[in-house]
Amino acid sequence: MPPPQLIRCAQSIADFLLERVNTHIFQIVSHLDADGLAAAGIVSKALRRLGARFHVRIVHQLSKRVLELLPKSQRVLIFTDLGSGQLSLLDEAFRENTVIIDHHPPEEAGEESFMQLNPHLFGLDGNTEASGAGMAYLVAKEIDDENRNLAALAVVGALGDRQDKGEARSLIGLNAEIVREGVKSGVLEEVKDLIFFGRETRPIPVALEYTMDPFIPGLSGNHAACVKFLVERVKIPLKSGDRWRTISELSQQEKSTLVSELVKYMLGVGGMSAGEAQSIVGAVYVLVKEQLGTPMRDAREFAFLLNACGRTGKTGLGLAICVGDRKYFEEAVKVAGEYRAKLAEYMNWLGDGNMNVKGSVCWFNGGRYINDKMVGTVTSILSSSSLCKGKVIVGFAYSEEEAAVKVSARLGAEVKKEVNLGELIRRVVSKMGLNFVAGGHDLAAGAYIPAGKENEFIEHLNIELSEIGEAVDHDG
Ligand SMILES: [Mn+2]
Repeated sequence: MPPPQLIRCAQSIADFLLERVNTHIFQIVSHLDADGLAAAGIVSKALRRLGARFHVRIVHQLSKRVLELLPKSQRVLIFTDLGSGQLSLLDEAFRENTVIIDHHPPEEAGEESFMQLNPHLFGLDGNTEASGAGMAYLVAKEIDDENRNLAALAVVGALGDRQDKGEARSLIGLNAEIVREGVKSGVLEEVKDLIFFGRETRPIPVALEYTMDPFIPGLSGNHAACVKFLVERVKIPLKSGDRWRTISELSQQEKSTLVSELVKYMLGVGGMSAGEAQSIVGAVYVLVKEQLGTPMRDAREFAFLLNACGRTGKTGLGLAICVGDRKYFEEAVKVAGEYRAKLAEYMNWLGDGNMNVKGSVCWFNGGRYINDKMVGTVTSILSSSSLCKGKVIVGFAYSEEEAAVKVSARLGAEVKKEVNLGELIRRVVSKMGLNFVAGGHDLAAGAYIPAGKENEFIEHLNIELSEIGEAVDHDG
């Protein structure tokens, strides 16, 4: 059970919103990833149910420029999946009639002056136990008990943020509690199976090709390679008569052959860590109210779809899917397909000798080739690769919008916990004498630096890491 104070905080935010339904216009501001879109979707659905007037703005990050564009009067601002880390940016003008629903580590400055629902303030770990969408769900549930069916979207958000850190990729903590509520409300089912996108409906080679979490180098996004792998190595019948078989139709024996061949591949050609290879079997979260054969049926695939929409600038589309506008469904599927192909292309490019390992850092410079909004997805994928084991992973990509280089950093597998990546990156940026935005949490962080400073950044990062000493593995 979540701490009672957390529930009380969600209640007071719900009451605050309810009191203003007839007098104010609500402005939701949320992050563009799957969790941010799911969180905005949850709040939108709760507000729509109340007949409230509201607008949604989806942003890459909360910046001064974003804040300047927000309405100043007769409005209630609702920040979801962001805000807690930018309290000092939200000056006096934004304190009144503002609600923050987030799970990133809160800035201490002015903590008391904001209405803020954040797991970190109640002794929970916002990295692994609770997502932005989960926090939004707690508020929605207090607004109206009917909103319990939004538990499914909360789970999509948590998986989008890769919070499936429990045994066999299960959700833990508050997220697990939300899964139980979703099962009870009849919107979710949890099963243990191969984590393939479309296990119930897609032809097996397509299910393998579409699987992006985990991303399997050489197979994800490559249909011909998937067919070849299944025919030559797994050797199970892919068709029954004229009809393609699905993962859920395989016998236990066939499934275990598939798993063992796949694990061998992932450890060998795929270059993945053992933990990640094993994670091909685990907890699958099914949105049972969604139509069979659609990407919204599987919570991980739903999250991938939302990420694809968000990171290719189709935020309105992602939001529409969240709130249930299925007429945009075809378009969203197309966006996800293009995104999948792009990711596969980037991973191939990295495999073609564009990855560098120097000291304790595994890095690449995507320049203008890698889309700056996707560089974080690429570094996340690399965090499961054995090449980057024990290293800090850094990706660079040039952002036209910011006229600067976007830096995305992740911790590789088996790096000791003493490294707080957010702090580390902030320190590097300040040692370089830059006055650029940098932030993030323990495991993921980002920054912007001027073009041409990439190598210097890696050097400074290595120096900082060597001072942390034993925390990072130094060989290689
Ligand atoms: Mn989030």
